Amino acid sequence: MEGVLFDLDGIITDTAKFHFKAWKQLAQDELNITLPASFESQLKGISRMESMKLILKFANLEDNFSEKEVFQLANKKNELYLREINKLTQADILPGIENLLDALAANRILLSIASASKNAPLILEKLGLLNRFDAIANPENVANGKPAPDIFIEAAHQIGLSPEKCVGIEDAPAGVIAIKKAKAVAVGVGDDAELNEADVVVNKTSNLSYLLLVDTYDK
Ligand code: B16
Ligand code: MG
Repeated sequence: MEGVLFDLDGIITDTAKFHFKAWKQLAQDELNITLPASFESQLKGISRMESMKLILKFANLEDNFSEKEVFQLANKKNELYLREINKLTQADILPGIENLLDALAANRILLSIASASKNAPLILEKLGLLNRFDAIANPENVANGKPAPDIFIEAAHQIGLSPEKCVGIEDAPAGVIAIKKAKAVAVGVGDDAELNEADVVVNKTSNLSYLLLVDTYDK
């Protein structure tokens, strides 16, 4: 193992609740619908525009808006989301993550972010983690979102490695599939059954460790 490719939302910090709060408010204000709670997990790892389209489809409104209008709606959601993100501090880093980053750095493992979020640099800055990563893959530079492998391939290339030399860490089923398609080793965080394509699954971030990653890679 020479590199680790980190998903951001759900692995480094829990922004899913802020995404959902913003989507819920947008759906209420602009579409006059109430989003069911199931959307919170359904939108994990899915890009902003794809999420917007899924919500319009749910509301049976997909033919009512032009591409430009869909983009404007998604922008409104992002403004609502940014209000929450701006309140993030170091205290919002998920348990065990700082220790894991320390152990990986001590073992000279290269670290890269493979997030669908265009807000990844801002979130890492708010958490005080920006300088702990060797690269952040830009989701605007990849053609296809998760479950396509593109963002993990890009994240590996950004640290000069092929994905085969890396372990990817994800909380979303679409993300685990993306890691496997990229031919990296997949560590899932969450529900065993939901993330069954991963090489190993732990139920919470505090159970992640350097040894677990190395052992899983070497298996
Ligand atoms: P943004 P990840 C994903 O992040 C989120 O899980 C997903 O809910 C969100 O829509 C997506 O980022 C795009 O985020 O609107 O900030 O660009 O899990 O891939 O780190
Ligand atoms: Mg995630």
